Amino acid sequence: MRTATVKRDTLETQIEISVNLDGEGGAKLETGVPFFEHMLDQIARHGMIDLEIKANGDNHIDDHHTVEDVGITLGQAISKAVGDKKGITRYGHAYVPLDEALSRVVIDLSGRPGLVFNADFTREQIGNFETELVFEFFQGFVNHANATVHIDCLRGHNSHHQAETIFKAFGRALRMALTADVRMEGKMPSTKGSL
Ligand SMILES: [Mn+2]
Repeated sequence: MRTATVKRDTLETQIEISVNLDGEGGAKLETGVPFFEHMLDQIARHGMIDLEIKANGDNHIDDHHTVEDVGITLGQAISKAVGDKKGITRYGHAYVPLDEALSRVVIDLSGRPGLVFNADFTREQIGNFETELVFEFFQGFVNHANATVHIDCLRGHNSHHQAETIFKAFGRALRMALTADVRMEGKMPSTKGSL
């Protein structure tokens, strides 16, 4: 089983994340940021990852540190759980629609951090969740998962739908990248020999 637990404590946030990459898509989430939990739930379900997140953050200031640091810690946990990457698909991609909204996410578990993010949210806030934090989450994730992620929200006018298609597509793309490629068994999915 590809599992990992990571604890990350700073003066701004205290976070503990456990992942099982070969899970059933269940999530136990305590972040104090309800809309963010709705999004993290999509990663678990569509990524078929069991995900447990406990985050205590300085939400009395705003949700910025909590969202960014959950991205960082989730990146660390997935990087730890995936191990040496032998036999995995490595690349993953998905298009996900939700009514009028459509997003595409393409992932390479490359060993190098990189984020290309194109999403023009139609509102600055979804409830009291600031849409600019979606970028902060994925920036934190790629930096610590050492992954290349291209995110494009291609269309949509409801910002809840826009965000949800991004997180669902991310979960689906991540699942594909993490899935074993039977013909690649025991082999590195790179001519470089390591990732
Ligand atoms: Mn929703």
